[in-house]
Amino acid sequence: MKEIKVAVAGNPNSGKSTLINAIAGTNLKVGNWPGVTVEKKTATLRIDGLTINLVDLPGTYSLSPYTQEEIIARDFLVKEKPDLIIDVVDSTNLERNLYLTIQLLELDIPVVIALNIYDEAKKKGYEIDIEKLEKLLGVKVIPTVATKKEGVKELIEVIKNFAQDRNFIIPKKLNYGDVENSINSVESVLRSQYPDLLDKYPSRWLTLKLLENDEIVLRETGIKADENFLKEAKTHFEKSHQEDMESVLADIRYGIAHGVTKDVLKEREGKKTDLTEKIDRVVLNRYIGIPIFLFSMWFLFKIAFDFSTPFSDWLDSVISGPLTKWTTVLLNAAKSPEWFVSLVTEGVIAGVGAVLVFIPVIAVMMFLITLLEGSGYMARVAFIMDRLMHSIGLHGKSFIPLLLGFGCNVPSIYATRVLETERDRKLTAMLVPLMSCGARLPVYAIFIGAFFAKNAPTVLWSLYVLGIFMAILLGLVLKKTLFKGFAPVFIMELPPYRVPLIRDLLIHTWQKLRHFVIKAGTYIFAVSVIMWFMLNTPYGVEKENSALGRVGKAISPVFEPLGFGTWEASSSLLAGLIAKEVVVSTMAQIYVTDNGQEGNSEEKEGTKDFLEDLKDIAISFFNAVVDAFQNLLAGFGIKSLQVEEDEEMTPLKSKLQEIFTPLNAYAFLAFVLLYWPCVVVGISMKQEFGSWKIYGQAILIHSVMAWLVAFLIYQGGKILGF
Ligand SMILES: Nc1nc2c(ncn2[C@@H]2O[C@H](COP(=O)(O)OP(=O)(O)OP(=O)(O)O)[C@@H](O)[C@H]2O)c(=O)[nH]1
Ligand SMILES: [Mg+2]
Repeated sequence: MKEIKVAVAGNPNSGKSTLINAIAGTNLKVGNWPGVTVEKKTATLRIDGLTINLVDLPGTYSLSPYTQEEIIARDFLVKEKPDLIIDVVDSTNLERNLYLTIQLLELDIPVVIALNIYDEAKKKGYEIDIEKLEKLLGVKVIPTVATKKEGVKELIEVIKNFAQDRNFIIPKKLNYGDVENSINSVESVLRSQYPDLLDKYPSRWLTLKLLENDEIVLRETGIKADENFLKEAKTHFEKSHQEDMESVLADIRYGIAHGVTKDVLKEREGKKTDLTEKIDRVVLNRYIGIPIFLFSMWFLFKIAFDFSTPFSDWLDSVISGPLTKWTTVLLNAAKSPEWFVSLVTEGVIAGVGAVLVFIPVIAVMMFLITLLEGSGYMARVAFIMDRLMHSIGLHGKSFIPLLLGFGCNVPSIYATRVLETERDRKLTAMLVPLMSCGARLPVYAIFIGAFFAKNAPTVLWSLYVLGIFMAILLGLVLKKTLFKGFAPVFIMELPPYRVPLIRDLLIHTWQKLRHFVIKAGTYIFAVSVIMWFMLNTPYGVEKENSALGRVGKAISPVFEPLGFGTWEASSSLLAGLIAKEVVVSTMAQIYVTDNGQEGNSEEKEGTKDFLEDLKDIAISFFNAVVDAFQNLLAGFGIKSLQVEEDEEMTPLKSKLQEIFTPLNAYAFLAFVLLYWPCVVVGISMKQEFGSWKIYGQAILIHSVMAWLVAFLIYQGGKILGF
């Protein structure tokens, strides 16, 4: 069977991942902002006895060695020597995309251009002369609309033909004018003196990189920048152009890209302002841009809450009611020892259940965030935050990894790869854990349900905003201390607004959500078991005197000034160092099963039989669906909301109400938001930056900050009479 390795390269946001998904039916991540793919991923298509391995490279504007993605992309192209490159070109930005195409042609690898986003180009009135483009560059050009799978068949056909006959596309050398002489002389020196290098690297590419003083290539080859043959080839140009060779070559490439574009692109007259421009006039406005962003966030939380609450309540009633009851009945029937029944019901079901109950909130939230990512608004937020971000020595681009952190902080750490310098990346990574991730939602949701049910979206929103605010504040401090320096000015690219594909939306929502579900089934489960043992050693004592109780009591004085110096709160926070959901699962174990009141009331209902319970579950689910949609309509102001007078309180919530006040509950939430980044974040920081140092610093700084903020909230609130 034949096999062919195809690299898919192109500018950021040109639709590479979408195109591969269309070709191979994969689920690579797609989003409407530059920098979605940050590491290379492979997809495989088997067709007519041919195996096509497609490698999705991170998007790059150039193949210089400056950002992480550029390095990943070019390392692959140069070292792994793919048979063919599909260069995905955004037809609405022909010139800028061709700048990269020209560099790809330096690699001596056959290139096919997928002229993607062809639909939008046509809408804008662009006409591209495809035959001429093929002739000028010596490549195949196929117009495509990746989102609609248009042109995909033709593209596969080209790959198949190429696999049959490698001469189907012959790479063409573009002429770099008077630099060609220097290129030739350097190439011949390389050929005679460094023949091994030419086995490793494409010769023209190697020559050009040496002429450009490319740090990485110089280092890898051991050739010195001031070696005579290089110096000779460069001096002439650097003198006559008054620029270094790197700029001279960049100018040449830009010149070719510009020339080719002029030759093949016609813009029809009478272009009307499109929708994107109209929306941007409002949302990018320098005065109302940030308020609009804050309002959209608030609205997002409102929808998330309104829609998901009925489902959470339903899950809660199922888990704490029939599920616990029937498990107990079954275990008793099997003559399980008392401690085991307690482990299963009070440890596992209560612990894991407490987190599972909030899966609907997380799901809706992840869906809405994915929608935001897919629409193109995310890049706008980065843009409007640019000025504010500059004040902390970062540019708006850093705001994208931060926003991604609303889903989960871990991918955000990886997303810092879009930033140019190590300093920017580390500083941004340091701020990422301050973004409220999905794991914190269960904690927020349970407390908000108990204390702030009437203003739920606003209180939730305030926590997210607090996170952003603290990130900016911390950034200011770090810029003056640990991370001195300024961010380079960067031109932000704003993709047009797009309606995301439903398929992409659902897949990416699930990919975000899956993580939390798996976590609940694995280490929240494990931690719940451990916590149960700690709560029950020695067996039979009051919880307060258990191992966990005693540890909690020992550290509780630390939290005394913050208003929650109880052993229960302290030991939950301690357990939460592993993952923030664990705070809730531990509390559920500590509080709800306390003196078994709940068990009694359940037993009274215990006369109901299994079928009746199932019927109840089905009916209440149906009611939840109706409620959810009613809430949604009410949220959009289409239908007025009937305020539920006596909101039903779950046992855990009413227990919390006895122990916390709204004031120290809020201080507690702020503390949970800000303290100790979870272990998985730590591991990803280690992976990205090669040492535990950043995580160590983050633990220290964030925990101190969390303490101070909670202290200010609690003590300040007391003074203000809350
Ligand atoms: N209208 C239109 N939109 C497209 C087309 N191809 C992709 N898109 C959209 O363009 C956006 C970017 O797509 P991605 O596939 O994530 O782009 P990418 O090149 O992989 O981007 P990076 O990973 O950031 O380099 C998404 O919103 C896609 O839905 C197309 O042919 N037409
Ligand atoms: Mg991509």
